[in-house]
Amino acid sequence: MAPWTSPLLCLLLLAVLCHCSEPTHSKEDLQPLPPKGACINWIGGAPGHPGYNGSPGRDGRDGINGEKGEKGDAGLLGPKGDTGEMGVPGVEGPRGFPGLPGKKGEPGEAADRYRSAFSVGLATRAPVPNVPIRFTKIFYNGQNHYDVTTGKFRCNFPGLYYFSYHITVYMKDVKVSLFRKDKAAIFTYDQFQDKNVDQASGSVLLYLESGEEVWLQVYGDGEQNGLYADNVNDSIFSGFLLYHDADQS
Ligand SMILES: *[C@@H]1O[C@H](CO)[C@@H](O)[C@H](O)[C@H]1NC(C)=O
Ligand SMILES: [Ca+2]
Repeated sequence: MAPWTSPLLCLLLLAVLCHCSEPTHSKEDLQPLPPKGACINWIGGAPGHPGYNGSPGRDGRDGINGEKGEKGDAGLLGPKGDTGEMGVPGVEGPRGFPGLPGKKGEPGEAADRYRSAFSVGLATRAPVPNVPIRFTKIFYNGQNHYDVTTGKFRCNFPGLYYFSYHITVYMKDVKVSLFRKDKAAIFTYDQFQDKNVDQASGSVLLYLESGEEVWLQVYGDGEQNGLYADNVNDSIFSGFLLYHDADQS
C-alpha cells in the first residue's frame, strides 16, 4: 500500500461516519464518534484553485405596475369648428313703450280767414219797394258781412255762396228778387190767398268776386210787397260761403 493512501482512507471513513450520524438522532442509530485525534497525523493538501464564474442567470419576471401618475397639463386649444345651422326664431318680444310726441306742426291756414255766413229776419212789415229790404232781426252775423244799415251782403272772399230766403206772405202778393250787383238774379212770386198765410221761398248758388253785393228787393209796381213778420211768423234771409276759391284771393 502506497504511503499516501492511508490519509485518504481516513478522510473517507470520517466522511461516512459524520454523514450517518447527522440526519438521524434516534438512540439506536447513535454511533459513538471516532476517537478524537484519529486523523491527527494526516498531513493537509495544498488548497485547490478557485472555481470559474457561472453563466449569467435568466432574466427576472416583470415587476408589478407602478402607481397612477399625476394629471397632465391641459392640451392646446383646437381649431374653430364649422358654423352651426340657423336656430328657430324666438318668440316675439313684448310691445315697446310709446314713443315721444312728435314736433309741433307748422301753423295751418287760419280757417277764420275764410268764414262768411249770415242769417237775418224781417222786423218791419210791408217793406218799401225798389230798394233793398232791410232785415234787422239778427240770428247770426258773425263776420258782419251782412250790413244791417243797407240790407246788403258784401262778399269778402271770392268763392261759391249759397243764399236762401223763407218769407211769410200776408195781406198782399209777394214779388221778390235776389239782387246781385244791381241786377235781379232770381225771382219769386206768391199770390196771397184771402184769410190765409202764405209762404214764398227761393235759394241759389252764386259765384261771387270780392266786393260783390247781394240783397233782396221787391220788384214790380210796388204793390206786391206782402212780406210779413211778427213774433211768431218769421221771414228769413240767409247766406254763407260754401267754399273759398283760393286761386282768386
Ligand atoms: C202767425 O202764426 C200763428 C201760428 O203760429 C198764427 O196763429 C198767426 O195768425 C200768424 N200771424 C198772422 C198775422 O197770421
Ligand atoms: Ca200763395
